[in-house]
Amino acid sequence: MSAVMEDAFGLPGETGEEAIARVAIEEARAGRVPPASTRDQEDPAVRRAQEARLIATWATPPGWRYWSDVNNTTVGVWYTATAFAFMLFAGVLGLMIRVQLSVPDNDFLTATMYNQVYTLHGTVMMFLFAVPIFEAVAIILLPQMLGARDLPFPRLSAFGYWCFLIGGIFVCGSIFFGQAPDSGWFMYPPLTTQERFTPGYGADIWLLGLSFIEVASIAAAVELIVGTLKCRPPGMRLNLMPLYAWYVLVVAAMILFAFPPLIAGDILFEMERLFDWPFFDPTRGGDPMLWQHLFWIFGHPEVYIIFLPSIALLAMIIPTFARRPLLGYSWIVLAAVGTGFLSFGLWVHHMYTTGLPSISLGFFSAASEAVAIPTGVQIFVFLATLLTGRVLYSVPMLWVSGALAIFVLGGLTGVMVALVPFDWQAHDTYFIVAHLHYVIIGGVLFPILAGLYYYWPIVSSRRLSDRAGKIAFWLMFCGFNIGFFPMHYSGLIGMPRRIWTFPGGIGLELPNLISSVGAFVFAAGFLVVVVDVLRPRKDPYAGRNTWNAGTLEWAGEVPDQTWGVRSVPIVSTRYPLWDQPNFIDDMDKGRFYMPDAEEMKRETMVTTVLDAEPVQALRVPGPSFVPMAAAFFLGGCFIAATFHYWTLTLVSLAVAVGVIILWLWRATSVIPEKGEKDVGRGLSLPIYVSGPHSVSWWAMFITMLGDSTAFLSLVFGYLFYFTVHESFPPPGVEGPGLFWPLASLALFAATWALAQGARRAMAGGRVLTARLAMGLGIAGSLAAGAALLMGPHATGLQPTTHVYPAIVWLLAIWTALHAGVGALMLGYCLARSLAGRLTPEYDIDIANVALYWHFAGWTGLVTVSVLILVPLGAS
Ligand SMILES: [Cu+2]
Repeated sequence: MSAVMEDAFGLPGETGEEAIARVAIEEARAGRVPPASTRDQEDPAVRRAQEARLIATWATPPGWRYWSDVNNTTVGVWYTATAFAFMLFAGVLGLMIRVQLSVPDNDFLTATMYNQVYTLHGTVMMFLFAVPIFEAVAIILLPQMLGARDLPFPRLSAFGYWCFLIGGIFVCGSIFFGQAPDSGWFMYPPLTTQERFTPGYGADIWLLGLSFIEVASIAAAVELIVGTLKCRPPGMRLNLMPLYAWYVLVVAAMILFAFPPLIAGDILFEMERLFDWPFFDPTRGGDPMLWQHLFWIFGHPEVYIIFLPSIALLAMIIPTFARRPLLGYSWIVLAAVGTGFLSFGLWVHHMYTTGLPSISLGFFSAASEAVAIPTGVQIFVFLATLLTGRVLYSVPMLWVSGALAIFVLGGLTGVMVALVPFDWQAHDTYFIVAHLHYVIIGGVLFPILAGLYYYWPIVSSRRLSDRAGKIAFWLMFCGFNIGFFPMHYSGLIGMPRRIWTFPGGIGLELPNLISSVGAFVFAAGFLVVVVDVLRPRKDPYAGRNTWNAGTLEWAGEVPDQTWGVRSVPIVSTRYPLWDQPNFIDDMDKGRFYMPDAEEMKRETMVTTVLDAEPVQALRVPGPSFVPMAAAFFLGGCFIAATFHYWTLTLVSLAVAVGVIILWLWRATSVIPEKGEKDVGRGLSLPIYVSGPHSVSWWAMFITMLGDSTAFLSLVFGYLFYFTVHESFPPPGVEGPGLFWPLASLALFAATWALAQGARRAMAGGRVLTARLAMGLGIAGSLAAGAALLMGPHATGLQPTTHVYPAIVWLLAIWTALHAGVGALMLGYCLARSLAGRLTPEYDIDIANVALYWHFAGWTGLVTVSVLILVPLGAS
């Protein structure tokens, strides 16, 4: 466009660029933008108008409304920064531990304070840093690696972030009131369940605060799985995905199956603490071992949940600096999937000293050794890639080599402690402390710092300082080994974990003092990183793709644009920036798909799961305070429950549910103004898709898999009690009877059929029949839930007397709640249909609710079967 034309359009005081943007947006508002395929993409004026519309559509809100942003680049950065802030806090707690243990008989901390400090150190590092940092980094990187404009549910990411922030502050803040949890990060009962051992709110803060954060983790996991499966660019078949995306898929799936057992455990635990239901009290039939099983079924996979995403960063960094594709792509995918599977079969190695039969010890010991194989494969693949490449030495590579060295040492002691007789000696000593820090610092922190130095240019368009990076690395590498290596020795000569202080004269002074000095050197190194990240910078931007990498996340403009990608690319190799000619230029000039935002709506492309064939131009919602409000009230509900403010709990919960319904009502399954949209290159895609092609169907499916895992963990608890008791139910105690459970089962089946019928009738255009089925379904599900609760009520089961009535009540309540939620969902569909937002053509809502009812119906079936069959079998 010539200067003369720009002047002709310009208003007084407006620059040429501003005039183009204004005109481009006016065109869009008036609906006068021609379809993408009909425009001449080589015309710079066309491109500038497209860019103006994309910028306006994806703009970050200004001023205080900045905090309503939901775009993955913004939320991901908040998430990462917050996780690092919690990590610094936990790091200071770690230093306090080392000060206290630097000399014998020290009184820097009181015993009570020391217990709070080490519990919070472990808890915060695990739950507020190691897991969230994976989600945070993945939220930033994944869409860019997949050439997507955003993840499919940006508001869900924002909701997850606010839950994480609120829950994290709640848990960390407790120590300033002397109310922090103080029984170790695994909270073993009965120490933690009985008021006489653990007075105060510490254990409740741990349980409720972390349960709330687990909700955030699962929300992020759902988002990341659907993003990886459905938002890849056209042509990126599963076997062309960047390895990072494979790891995201594996780890998010692990979160989905590992966190629910902990949530189930948390529920049992809180019911005992709040209402005296005796799940872990042996005098009333409970068993503390159940908590250990549930905790470690979560806790061992947790190790891999935090380790694999960091390995994933290495899998992205190493090819760039070896200047060749990673060797053995399919080997590493198999190894990652294999590690994921195996990690669920190892939990008992945390329980070798609890007196389990030696046959199970043998099995779990063998499985624990076996996991070294897939882990080793990944390390060897990295080494082989480096050996066969032309390695460029750089600061990220320095961190990578430090990570591999430290991690291998931790792995070796892991192979030692997986052996039962050795573990009996080392259990609960500083040898384990040394082992776990070698694994976690080498396998998580160093790779994350490698990633920080490598990916910083994507976030800030500049590189971090090489000199500061090297200083930080050597301080941290040496400080770490000085600090943690002597712990192997102090552990072997008998220094126990979690003790407040130790006496002099038994040879522990020197190793402890060295450890404390090392810890401070290590912390000094981390401080250098923090200063380098935070200091203001005036140096020029780094060039685009500054490390000359081959993967899509480096295709972004410098400085970064909020639109994500200028156009959604077509991918045919694993390293498109290396292998596909003219790739970045084609992306920049909008020659691929979706070069425009013709309607000024945020859009990203949805493709099929296996072959990434385009199926939808998905509209994603923009900035909103609703996710923040939902997190705030849901958090309020958990916090109020901690302090037994029951009215406030219920009010908070009701408001949270209201806000979430408002959120869904206004921003999901919105009926578009037209059925299809031209996305360029002669391709037209539907804007609205329901059923298994849609992202929300997948989100429901995946959420319900996690929900079912929590439910099965409760059933596992029931069967666990069944196996440890000679007679279960105990003699003289009646079960919930037959009539009410069977009546409930019939009602569950009827409601399931009504929900499926409603979906079919709606799809077939029989709107009245569908509405009738929904209405009957509401009544049916409420009745199903009530009938289920009537069972134990009618036979007078008292949950505080014995674990049998307690677990029966819990299963009944869990299932009745699912019926209640199902009723709410059917009511929502009915209201949407009446409001004209759910029609035979636009039927996402009822399609997803019908899917929900498959799971709810199945939950009812399993609950009723367990409740009536076990007593029958016992009698
Ligand atoms: Cu383990």
